[in-house]
Amino acid sequence: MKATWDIFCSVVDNYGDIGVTWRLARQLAAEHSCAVRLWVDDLQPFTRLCPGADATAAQQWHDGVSVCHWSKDWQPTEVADVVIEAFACRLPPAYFDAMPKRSLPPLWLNLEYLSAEQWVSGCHALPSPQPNGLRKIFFFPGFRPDTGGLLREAGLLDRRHAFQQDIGAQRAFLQGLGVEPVENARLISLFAYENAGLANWLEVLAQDPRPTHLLVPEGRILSDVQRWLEVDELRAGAVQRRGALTVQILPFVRQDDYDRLLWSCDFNAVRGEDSFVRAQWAGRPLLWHIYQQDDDAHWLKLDAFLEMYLKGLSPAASEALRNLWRAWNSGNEMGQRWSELQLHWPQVTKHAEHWCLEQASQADLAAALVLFYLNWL
Ligand code: TRH
Repeated sequence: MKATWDIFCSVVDNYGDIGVTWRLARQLAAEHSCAVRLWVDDLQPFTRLCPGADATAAQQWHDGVSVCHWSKDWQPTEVADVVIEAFACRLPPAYFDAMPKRSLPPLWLNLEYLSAEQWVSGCHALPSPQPNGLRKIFFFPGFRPDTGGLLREAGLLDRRHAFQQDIGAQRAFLQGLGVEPVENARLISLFAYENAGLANWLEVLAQDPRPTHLLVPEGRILSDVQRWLEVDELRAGAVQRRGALTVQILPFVRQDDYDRLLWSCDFNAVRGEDSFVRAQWAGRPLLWHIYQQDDDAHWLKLDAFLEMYLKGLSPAASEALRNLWRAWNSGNEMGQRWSELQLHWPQVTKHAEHWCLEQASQADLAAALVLFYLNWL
């Protein structure tokens, strides 16, 4: 009999909560034959990641996953073998009460946020007693072998390699998005939160001898792009030229197509958690706009990642990349930092692939979860 998994996702903001849980749910169903229900309290953002979805359905099937609306009016349901609360969301009280009453109480996991910080290794898989008598396990994704690893579907890197070697497939994919790459241009994708440092970066790209084709999926950074271009409105399909820079707005696409976009570009600016990981699997240099936390805890996370990621680069290349990332996350001017990074481009590009392969040598998060469950039984 298939093991049953319930994944609870409360959408706090943006696309990260649903992005991570939807990806995990799909992989558990497709690769580990799990019967997965994904409970989501707000289905609206899900319809952007999965265009066939219905934002109002109580239950719907997509890619072998039963996607259920987690409504305030909770109806009793059978407790699954494995219960995952994503990012410390609170389970429905009735479900919480029902868990210890099950003949075999479930494995209960809290899936944590991703961080490269050292302490994660010590906290990964630790149990904590809960008021309903059960123990909840804190499961941490991560970059180190003693964490839960990163989400990575089977065969992902093979598919990516094949795509990156197939110029025709890349052209067809980009054409499908309405993109005709400017000749000899470097292709950059830009997915980020609002950022005061953008204008100066665009300025430098516009004045560069080498053309740049900047692909911007619809989203929060658009207001800054619009301001710099001095246009009233930007929608998917819009193309604007300023000097050597072509700016093109793209529609928000399904997750698998977003992967292909990252694989097609020479450089990817990403944000949050899931797009950040996907850009690493693209094997191309990246720029991370980390999700800002009130207490500035994001700087510790950013520096912890850089400390791991920059290993193996020359001191000069390492400094150039660190400076670029820090400038972006401070909202500082980017132009100078970008120009400095160009001096190390071949090295930084090679390094991105190396990092990707190194990370891919570790078990992926879905496999780690399944193994944890089997050992727990
Ligand atoms: O959207 P994000 O900023 O999400 C989050 C949330 O803010 C969350 O609360 C916070 O804790 C977390 O970041 C760190 O960034 P993220 O995680 O990259 O999620 C974006 C998702 O959208 C990801 O799954 C990729 C997907 N995506 C597409 O599917 N198509 C697209 O065109 C684009 C641009 C993204």
